[in-house]
Amino acid sequence: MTLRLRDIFSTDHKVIGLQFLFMGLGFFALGGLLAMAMRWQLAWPGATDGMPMPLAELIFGWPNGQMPPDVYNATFSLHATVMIFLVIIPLLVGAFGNYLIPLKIGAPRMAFPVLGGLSVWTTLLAGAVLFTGPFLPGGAVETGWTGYPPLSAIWGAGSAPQSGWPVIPLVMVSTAALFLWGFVATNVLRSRWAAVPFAVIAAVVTVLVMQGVAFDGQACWFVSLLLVGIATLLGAINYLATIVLFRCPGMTPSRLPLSVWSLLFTAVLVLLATPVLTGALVMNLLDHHRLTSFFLPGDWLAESRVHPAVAGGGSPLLHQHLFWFYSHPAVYIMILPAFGMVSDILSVFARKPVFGYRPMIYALAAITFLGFFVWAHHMFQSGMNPALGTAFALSTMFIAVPSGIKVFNWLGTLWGGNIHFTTAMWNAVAFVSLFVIGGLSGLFLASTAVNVHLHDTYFVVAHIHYVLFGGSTFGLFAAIYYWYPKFFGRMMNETLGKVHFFGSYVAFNCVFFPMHILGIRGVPRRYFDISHLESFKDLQPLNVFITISAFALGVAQLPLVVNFFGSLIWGKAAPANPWNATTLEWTDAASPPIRENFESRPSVYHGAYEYNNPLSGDDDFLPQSRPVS
Ligand code: HEM
Ligand SMILES: [Cu+2]
Repeated sequence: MTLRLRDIFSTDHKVIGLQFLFMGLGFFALGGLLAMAMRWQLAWPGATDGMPMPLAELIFGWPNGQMPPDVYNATFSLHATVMIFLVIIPLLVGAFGNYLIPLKIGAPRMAFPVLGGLSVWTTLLAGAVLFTGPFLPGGAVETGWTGYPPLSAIWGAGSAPQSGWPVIPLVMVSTAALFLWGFVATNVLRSRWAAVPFAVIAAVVTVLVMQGVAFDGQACWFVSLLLVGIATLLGAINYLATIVLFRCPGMTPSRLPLSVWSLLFTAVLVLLATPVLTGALVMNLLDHHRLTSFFLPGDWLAESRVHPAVAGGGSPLLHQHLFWFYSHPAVYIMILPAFGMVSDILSVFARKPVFGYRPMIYALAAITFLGFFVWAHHMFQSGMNPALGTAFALSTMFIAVPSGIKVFNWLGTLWGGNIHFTTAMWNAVAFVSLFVIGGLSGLFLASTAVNVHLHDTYFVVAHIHYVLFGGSTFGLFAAIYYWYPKFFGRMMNETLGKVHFFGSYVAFNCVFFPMHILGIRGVPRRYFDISHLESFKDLQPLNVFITISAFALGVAQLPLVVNFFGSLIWGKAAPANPWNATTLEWTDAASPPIRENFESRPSVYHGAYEYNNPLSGDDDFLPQSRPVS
């Protein structure tokens, strides 16, 4: 088998989906290692009374193997940025959105095939730029995934514009830029001979521009997020156009699988929210370059650290409003696709129609709409008007209603079902259980009075991990186990799958449940060492327990790695429809599907969840594409 450039720079939505999948899983491993480094520091801070991090002194030159505070800041900032922007969004939206939409709606391709490739290669470039930061003199970004100014506007020690990049980031970014422009050259330029010089020149220009703009870790972070924003926008336009225009005959809106509905609403969220983030990032980047002062107040204590000529007159609070106007909808961008895919999976393995199909769609719509009116629940402690706080507390509690409807309907789907506990199903059920815990802790946080105590503590860390790891990530696991046979034409190993699932489920709860306790005790998030504080001393054993569990959680991912790659070689050949599912990707496409997906254009006669329908004869499922006379 020879791999040609045309295969790498493919515009086939399936190839693009898998490129997103491999990229996202790679970043998942990287983000996980960062988390473990953080946890080591929290369990065994001060190396004299604790355990030095193995090899840290040798590799990084940290005295006594102890992580310096600024490195800790960079580690949690990179961890969260990677997990949110380079793992969950690219995997849920990029990988599964690209792969599944055409197959599920009976289309041979996406509406704009080139946009899909552009978004995957732009995401890779974003990753390369983000990881340029740690190699620059000022060090990596240290302002968390929220990048609040004024902190994000000032320069770290050693930062200075136009200082150029060392070799490693130069290689990383130019390689990624070559991929991006190589894709453009292959698919947009008509002329063959011009392709290579075009790609090379464009990549060089890209690197030069990036060097000028991204002169330190913080600036790299801005540029990286801008690129991710562009990539997700390109994807969203593509999904919307495809779902609206490319459905096969008979695929009416009321027959669309919930996974497709959820991606549609996700695309709406992306389209309406991301431009606001882009605006905020550009303003913040200009402030960081000392060209403007959008977010820098005049009476600010650290004024001496910014250029006196530009500082003043800006509002840090404005940034918080803009940031959360994007980032609250963004948390739904990170969960809605999982909502949809889990709905599909629960129905297949309970051999029952989804309970309340239409209410499920209305709930998605309500979450999408209300999601734009709750952003200031992140700002209760920011000094904004308390009356505003009450309004946002109410809207936040409202949004729990459609979320509750979804949970109720998932349980209704399982109720009385003939449940098949495959690995995919275990992960889907885990998703529901963990999402409930995350939603409930959200309600505590949404109460303005309780929030005074809990804001910026480990309780928030527990909340976000129950929704994003327990929710999005277990949803992602479910989706991987479920669609793997379609992707690669091989079955995964169920035993290894269950080892991975149970190991992850137990370890996950051991890591994140105790964080509720830390939070209620008042332990602040983003501190590199709390062990020396008198009031928290008794909590140190809990921190050690969490860290050991976190390493167990990391180890628990190894069966997934072995299963994922091993099954490519040793997995049993997958039939077209191993799960007896009703939707088109299983009933009308081979495993893996052919280039244009279907031998002939499918027609659809039924909804997506006809399990145990009397019309299906001997089978217990009625494919969407099977006419019934
Ligand atoms: C019932 C639904 C939910 C409610 C009522 C809720 C409420 C809240 C509140 C009030 C906060 C702010 C806490 C603080 O900083 O003081 C918060 C933080 C957060 N929530 Fe939720 N939430 C819900 C669901 C979700 C979901 C589904 C996700 C993601 C998939 C999510 C992700 C986050 C994240 C990432 C943060 C922390 C942001 C930061 O870093 O400061 N939440 N939530
Ligand atoms: Cu929020």
